[in-house]
Formats: sequence, C-alpha cells, structure tokens
Amino acid sequence: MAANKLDALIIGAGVAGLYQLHMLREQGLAVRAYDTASDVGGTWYWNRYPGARFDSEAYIYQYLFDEDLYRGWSWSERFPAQPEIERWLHYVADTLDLRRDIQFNTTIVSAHFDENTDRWTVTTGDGEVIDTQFLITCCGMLSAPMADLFPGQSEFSGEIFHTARWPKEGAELAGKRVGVIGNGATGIQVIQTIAGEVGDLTVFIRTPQYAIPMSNPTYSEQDVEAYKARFSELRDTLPHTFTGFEYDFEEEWSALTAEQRTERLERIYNEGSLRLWLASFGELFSDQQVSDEVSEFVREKMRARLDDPELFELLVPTDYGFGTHRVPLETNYLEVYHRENVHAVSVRNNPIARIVPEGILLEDGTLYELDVIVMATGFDAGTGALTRIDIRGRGGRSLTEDWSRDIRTTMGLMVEGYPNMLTTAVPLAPSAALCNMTTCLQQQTEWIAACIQHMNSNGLGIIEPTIAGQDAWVNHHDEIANATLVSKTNSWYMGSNVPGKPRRLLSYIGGVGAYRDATLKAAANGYEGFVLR
Ligand code: NA7
Repeated sequence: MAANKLDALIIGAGVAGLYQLHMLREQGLAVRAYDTASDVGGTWYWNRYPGARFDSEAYIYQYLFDEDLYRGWSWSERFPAQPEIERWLHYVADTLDLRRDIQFNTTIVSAHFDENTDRWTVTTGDGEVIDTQFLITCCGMLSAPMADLFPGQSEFSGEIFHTARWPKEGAELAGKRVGVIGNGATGIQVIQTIAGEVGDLTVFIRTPQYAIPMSNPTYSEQDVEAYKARFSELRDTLPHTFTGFEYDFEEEWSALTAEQRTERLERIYNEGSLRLWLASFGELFSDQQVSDEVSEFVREKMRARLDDPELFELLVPTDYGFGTHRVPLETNYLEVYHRENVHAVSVRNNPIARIVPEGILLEDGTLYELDVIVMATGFDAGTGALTRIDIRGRGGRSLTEDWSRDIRTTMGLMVEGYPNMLTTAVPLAPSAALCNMTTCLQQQTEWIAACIQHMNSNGLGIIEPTIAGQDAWVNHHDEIANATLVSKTNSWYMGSNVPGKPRRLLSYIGGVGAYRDATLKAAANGYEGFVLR
C-alpha cells in the first residue's frame, strides 16, 4: 500500500501511540504514526523543564504486555526524572523497531471523514495528504499547552518558556530574575529545582496546593530484581484497581476509630507516594467530613514545615478538599520559600494584568521586573489536542464546535458522528487525572486493536457509536462524577482552567477496573452502544 494510503493512521508517538503502532503492525495493517516532535516520547519528549519527573512509581509506569520488554529496562530510582524516562521510551521504540513507521516533525492539521468512501482524508502541516480507513488519536490528555494567556506576552524583553515547550538545549537561568506563574504539579517541580540556581525567584500563586513529600530511594541491583520479579503480579493486578496503581483503598473510614484513622494516615503519608490520595479512603472523594479531616491532616503536615505564619496563608489551601484535584509529590517544595531569594506573591485577589517589556504587571499596578518568565500554566486537557486539529465527521460536523458546546464521548473510545475515529486519552475515560497513565492507555489501545481485528476478521468496514449508546455512557459518567467532591472543585479536571470550556469532569471516576470491565463487556456483547457494518 502506498505511504499515502493507510489502513490506520495514528496521531502521536508517545506512550499510547507507540503501543498502538506495535499492535496494529503485528496484525499486518498498513499503519503509520505521525508526530510534531522530532522523536518518540509524547509528554516525555515535550516536558523537559527542570525537575520534570514521575509521580507514578517507575516500575508501574510500564508496558505490561511483554515480560522481556519489561525486564530489559532497569530504573535507577523509584520516581525517575524526564531524561531517564525519555531514554526508556527510546529503548521501547528501538526494541520494537517502531521508528521506521513513524513520521516525525509532522503535524496533522486536518482530518475529514468522506461519507462517499467511508475513509478519512488527513492533511499534514506540509500539505501531504493521507487517505486512511481508521484515524486513531493518541495525542495525550495533557499536550495542548495554555501558553498564550496574558496580554503583552510578545512585548516581554526577556525570555518566556511554557514548561511543556522547554528548549531542548536547556534555558540559562543561573543568576537571573525568574518569575514562575503556576504552582500545579509542574510548577512545584520547577520551583523546587531552580530555586538554588536562579538569582531571584518570584512565584505567582493563585491557588495554593496540597503537597506530599516524595520518598525517592535510588535502586540497587537487588531492588531492580525484586520489582522485576513482580511482573506477573503487577500485570494481573494494575488493570483492576481503582486508579491503575498497584495499591487500592484501605478499610472504610467509618469502620475505624479516630486513633486507627490517624495511624493509617500517618503510615500512608510516610510512604511518600500518591497512595494517600489515590488509595487511602474512598470516602475522601465523596464524604465532606472525611475530606475535611484528611485535608486538615495534610494541612497540619504542611504548616509544620513552614516557619512563617504568613506563608501558611500563601501556601496552605483551605477552600477546597485534599485530592479534589491533582495532588503533587514534592521534595523540599515548601522549604524553598524560606530562602532569601524566593518570594511568593498571591495573585488571587490581585491578578496578573499583563506582561510588559520589564516583567509582570499586577492589576494594582505592582510591577515585578524579570529576565525570564516560566509559564507552568497547564493545558487544555483532554480536548485541546484534538480541537486544535480541524476534525470533521459526518455532514462536515466539526469536533471543535461539538466539544465547544458539550464534551461527549462513548467511553472515551469514540465520538458519535465520527466513524472509524478511535480515541485514547480523551474525556470520559480514566486518564491522567486519577489514573496511572500507562495502565489506562494500554487498556484503551488494546481495546482499539481488538476492535479493528474483530472488524477485519468479520469483513466489517465501519464502526461508530449510536446516539443512545453515547448518551448512556455520558449519563453514567455524570452520575458518578456529580456524586463526588471532585466535580465541585475548579481545576483542569473540570475544564475550568480554559475560558468558555463546557464544565464536565474530564476523567471517568468510576474506577479503572470498572471502566475496563464496562468496555470489555460492551465489546463482548457485540459492541453494544456501537454500530458496525
Ligand atoms: P495545572 O495543574 O493546570 O496548573 C496550572 C497552574 O497555573 C495553576 O497553579 C494555576 O492556578 C496557574 N495559572 C493558570 N492560569 C493562571 C493565571 N492566569 N494567573 C495565575 N496563575 C495561573 O498544570 P500543571 O502543568 O501543573 O499540571 C498538569 C498535569 O500534568 C498535572 O495535573 C499532572 O497530571 C501532570 P489555578 O490553580 O488555576 O488558580
């Protein structure tokens, strides 16, 4: 088949795209992946800012379909940094010989479904046109940066970097006056890493963050052998837990005495992982009283590390519950604010008005003069990667327009009106928020590969969701989401960081295992909720 005529075109060569390519190639399909980047890695290609590292344990942020692949790579520590993660994805691409079917430095700008041929016409930024039966999006949940946010950005006389577009050659920060906007998971990693290097660091904080100290031991050979020996166990358990991590909830909060609760919280807190958030007490996500008590436990821990009550006000959250949006792991993040060269500025009631040539100007006229501005301002999560492409389905329907009205998908695997477009890391599936990404992405890509195999074995050319099937999934998703405290907190989880974005919990919160069961059940029942012909 000519290179411009494919069975399947994959957008993205990150964790999902690599595995999707491998599986479809094994099926004998003419398949090719395209990526804007110059190499594989996705998130781990783009996010090369200082301090970028895992918050999932490395030995579970893994492909679990091939024991040799798993055993062939040895991690140096529990939560490795970006350079090591990028090297690991190079190892995966090399081992599976994937690069020969990936076109790098190529951005997909449009994809239009042709109702006469039942095929997609895909166009690249260089004007290349590709004709494909299946369009598979592996664009990542957090890949469309919120980079153009403030008036005057182009007038700044210094340098501005969004964390997800950090220059490959690095940025010169030593001795400079640096401003960081944003203190989410990304901002925290940047701030704690550069504080000792820059001349002066000003952090502009709109919403304080709960934070848990990371315990990050380096691994000995024995440690590596020990986790590798758990391959089968991890492969069998991870897909079935609530969040795709190796741990699951403790006992019920209500079944424990006050002393027992404190003992559990202390023990889990000291593990230095995301367990306190993702697998301590399920009631944390739904019961206000439990949320209040666990939040106060974490606040106490944070206050105990700060020597200035004024910093409590700036850094310790009080108006939303622990875990109702992303909880970052950190290393001396709070202590950084005790340094003479680090200043926290609240922009909650006095927001950033604009960027001026000299620096950042707040609404009350205060000017912070800077040499470098780091925008750790996050992403248009879940939808942004696809709405920045001109995707057209039946009748010329635009996905960008559809999702600007209402964000709907069928199990995060397809969108009604867009036949043969299969999606990963889009809304209404477990993804990024509340999920170990590799667990979720392997499940979604495996579902897609099995679906295509089923179609090809049965002489079927088209799959698309029914309206009723999609409505049922959206209603199920909303019912669970609306019963949680997560849906009452503002963050990218709810789309509230993007002006005008329809409000809906982007990630499915019924549990990774339950989601998996639902998608497999739909397939086993003749792809219930979908039409195939
Ligand atoms: P996040 O979690 O969306 O954080 C973005 C940060 O930027 C957050 O602190 C925002 O404050 C802040 N922000 C955004 N816009 C502004 C303006 N206009 N003024 C001041 N501050 C602003 O993105 P991350 O990259 O840290 O993390 C994304 C995910 O990547 C993370 O959850 C992990 O899963 C990996 P706000 O809280 O909105 O007040």
